[in-house]
Amino acid sequence: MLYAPQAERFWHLPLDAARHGPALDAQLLLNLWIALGLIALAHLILLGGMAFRRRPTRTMRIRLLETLPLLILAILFAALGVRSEQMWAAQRYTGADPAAMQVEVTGAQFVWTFRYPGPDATFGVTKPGLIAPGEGNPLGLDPDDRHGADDIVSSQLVLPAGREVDLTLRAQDVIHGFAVPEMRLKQNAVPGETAHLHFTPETPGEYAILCTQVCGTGHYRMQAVMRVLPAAAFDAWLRAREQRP
Ligand SMILES: [Cu+2]
Repeated sequence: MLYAPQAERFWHLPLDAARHGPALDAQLLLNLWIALGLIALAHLILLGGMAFRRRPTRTMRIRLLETLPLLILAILFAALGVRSEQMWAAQRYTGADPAAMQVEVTGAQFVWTFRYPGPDATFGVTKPGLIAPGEGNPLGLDPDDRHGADDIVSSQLVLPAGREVDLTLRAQDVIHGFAVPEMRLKQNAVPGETAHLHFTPETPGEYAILCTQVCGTGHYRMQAVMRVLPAAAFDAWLRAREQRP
């Protein structure tokens, strides 16, 4: 069996903590098994050819013997490639459920900052000129925009288990790579662009958020924590943050 239900870690892969993870792992292992089979087969053919060498005669049969496996291989690789692209695009381009929780993720040298829209469900306007981490405004929230007044800015990405989350990725300075191995997520955050990534965290716990682009001298310490909480604990966390002045 290629894939077993993942109560435990499987094949040295990190824990699967997101809903889409097991299908991705199964696809990865299917690729590896096929590659292993093909390597073994290629070596057998090579050894066979060395053992039974004959004068080359290119008959129709031999031509077919050469072409047919190549054709089968091409179709196999194309099918695997298309399936993998589909699985990646499902997290990236299909669009999240309208009821998904919105969180903005901003990468800057060398911190991740997370923002929730607050009770009005609308993110406030940010302006690059207002960015002042030393003054408690790392995202450049515009104080004149009423939507921004209730926005919650956090250094941790706290999420409820079992609910779909729609992340909006941004970068302030250079390209950063948002990656959470246990959630099977990896997406670049590019200055001047927004990238969406949606997924459903399933298993409560703490997971490391890494930066996978060498973004400067402090790249090695660009880490944050994703905390996945049971729904009730998450609601309590959110309420406490909303009540903060
Ligand atoms: Cu970075």
